Amino acid sequence: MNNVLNEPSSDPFEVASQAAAQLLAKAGVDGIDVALTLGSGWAKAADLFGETLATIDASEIVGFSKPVVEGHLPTLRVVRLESGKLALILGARTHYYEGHGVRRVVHGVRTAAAAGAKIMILTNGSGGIKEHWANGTAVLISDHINLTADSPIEGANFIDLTDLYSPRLRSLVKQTDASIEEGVYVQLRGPHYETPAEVQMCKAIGGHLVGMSTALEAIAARERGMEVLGLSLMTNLAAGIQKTPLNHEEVLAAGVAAEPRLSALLSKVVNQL
Ligand code: 8IG
Repeated sequence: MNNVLNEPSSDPFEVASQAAAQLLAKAGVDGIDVALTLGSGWAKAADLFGETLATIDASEIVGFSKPVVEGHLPTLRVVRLESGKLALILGARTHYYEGHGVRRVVHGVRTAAAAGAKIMILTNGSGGIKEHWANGTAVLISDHINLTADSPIEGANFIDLTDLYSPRLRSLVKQTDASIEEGVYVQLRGPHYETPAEVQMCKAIGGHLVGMSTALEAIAARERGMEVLGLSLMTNLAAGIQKTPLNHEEVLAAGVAAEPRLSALLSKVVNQL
């Protein structure tokens, strides 16, 4: 919890504006148009988007300090898309299960909004509940169910979440890949995977994918008025749907195998924004 965001007097939006000012100064740009968080299986996409203008060590920016995953140096990257628009790539997702608080989880999204981004693209890796989906299937997130029992919204601010995952951006993705699957993403706290009974519960309440990110970030993006696009890579069938135990190495391998295909899709989408 030793982060400025969690000090009692801290205003998370003030910290996000400071972070945005630091980031824009370091990158030498006036503002950005779109931001992306690239989750498991999606990271290579950034190399196809356009020209990288700046790669900034996230620990130099307020609120992002002190990375938690060892051997992994999170960066914030500013890219000029082929379309001419500027994209911020947040390579520093903090997961809710890390226990640093929800402010830290959504700080990247709030920083992107403060830097001018009007579109937030959230990508992730997930477990699938539809048994006919194959590992490596890309799924457009149509809606979410937030089972973290937490919210990034503080105080009595009753944010509308109808059409949280932008119909306009979803149809843009479908124009790019007419065969893409669509589904409801269920965010659980993790970091353990679900029990088979929990997966059946997620299915019964209307879920198609289970994962440990995205929903809280999407809510924070909507609070700032951003248009949200969510894309998930189903790397494995969820526990009990898949008959064998879940194995983190297999999950990572499915991500690596799907990477070229996902990168091409995402790159086409961002350049049409
Ligand atoms: I990748 O099966 C990936 N992330 N909760 N369950 C949850 N998160 C995941 C899973 C999964 N696969």
